[in-house]
Amino acid sequence: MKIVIKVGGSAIAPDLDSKRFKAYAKVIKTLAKDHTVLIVVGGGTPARDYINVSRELKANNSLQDYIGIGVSRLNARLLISALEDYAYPEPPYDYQEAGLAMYSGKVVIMGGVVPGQTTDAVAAILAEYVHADLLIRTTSVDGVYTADPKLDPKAKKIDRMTPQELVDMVTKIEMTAGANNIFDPLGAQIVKRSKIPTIVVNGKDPKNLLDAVAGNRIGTLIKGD
Ligand code: U5P
Repeated sequence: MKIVIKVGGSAIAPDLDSKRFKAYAKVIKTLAKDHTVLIVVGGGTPARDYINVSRELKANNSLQDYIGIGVSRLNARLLISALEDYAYPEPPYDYQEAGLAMYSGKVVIMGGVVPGQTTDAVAAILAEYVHADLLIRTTSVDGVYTADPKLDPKAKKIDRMTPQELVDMVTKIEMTAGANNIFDPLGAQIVKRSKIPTIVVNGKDPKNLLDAVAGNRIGTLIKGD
């Protein structure tokens, strides 16, 4: 299979610790034995820290976004470091470059691309561009919930939903630099139009990626019309 994985900042960089990058690298190496794997890494807490300081310094939203993109690319380089020779050595700047890098046979790892979106959208567009069979998005909880489970004790995990239901859920989201959401609204639209099956899993344990790829019931499956 061809798989695009968005490794969220909350999973790999809630703070900077080489152990988490190593743990992800181990799982990615396992997946890369049988599959073509492309990874998009989020900004995590370091990106939020930089964005907050730039906001205090009165940077506009696009400039804040560029700062977030820069940090996500740094996180991508840390994962490239952990994967050593398994990884394509440079994070591509855009989808076309990533698509070409894929033919190296190495795991392609990138960060953000342009202002006005998050790495969710990057992962969804990359998945569409390279004709991926599966998109996986990690998050800090066990999948998509009816409400934010960290705030609402009645929130229920959704096992399966359609892309339209995802779009309906996220369209009200306001786009600000560093925002943390279920799914970036643009990313959700791309998931819908590309019809690529998408699984949202908890990224705290990278082994959840293996379950998702193996087709075991885990997280939230977004599929169908
Ligand atoms: N970002 C962009 N464009 C991208 C990817 C990321 O502007 O293509 C910025 C956003 O401000 C985002 C931040 O909130 O970098 C960190 O990315 P993420 O961890 O939210 O995906």
